Amino acid sequence: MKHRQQKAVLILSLAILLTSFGFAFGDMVILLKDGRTINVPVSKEDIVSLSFDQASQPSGDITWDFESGDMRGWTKTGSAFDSQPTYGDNPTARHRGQPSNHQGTYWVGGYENRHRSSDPPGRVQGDGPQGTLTSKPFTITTPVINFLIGGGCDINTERVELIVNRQVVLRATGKCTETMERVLWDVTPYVGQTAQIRLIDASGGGWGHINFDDVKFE
Ligand SMILES: [Ca+2]
Repeated sequence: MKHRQQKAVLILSLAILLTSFGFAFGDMVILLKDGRTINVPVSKEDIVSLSFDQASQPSGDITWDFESGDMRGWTKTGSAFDSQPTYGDNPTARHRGQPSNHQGTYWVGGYENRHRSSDPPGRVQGDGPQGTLTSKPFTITTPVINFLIGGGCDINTERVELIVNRQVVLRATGKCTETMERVLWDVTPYVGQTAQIRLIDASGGGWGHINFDDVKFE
């Protein structure tokens, strides 16, 4: 009996405490690791189930892996990205000895000119064309952005950039091989901010192209 009374007093105290903070009695209160509490105005009696949204890819109709077969959500300047995305492992189709290591079916291959499966395998546009490719703005919601990158290795002319508040905050380049490798960016300082990803191809010389695919937000 004594225990029951103590429990009642505890619940009453908690209710008074929550009410004093502007919480309605019965609301769900989530205690976070950092000590903050989030009040959700719903009674537990009304909750049928709880789940957590795992989707972290920013929306806004931007293709992040180019599997749509088009460049939706990206704006280009110049001619470097005219025939993108690239279909299949086109470097291997021309016996380059440097497989693209792309994800899925399509990727951005700055040297390539095989946009559709019906285009001649191995066809290229070469290093000559230059230009940029910029994503629509999106909100950074995860601490890491990672992606596949290959192609040229001079960061002054061939690179991928993260732009936050109109400032370039992170850059990456390839390793002078067609084979793409995954690069991870720690974007913790920019969570909650609006960003864009931009590809730069500012060289028409040797290795004057950039390869890119499969942006993930984790
Ligand atoms: Ca892809």
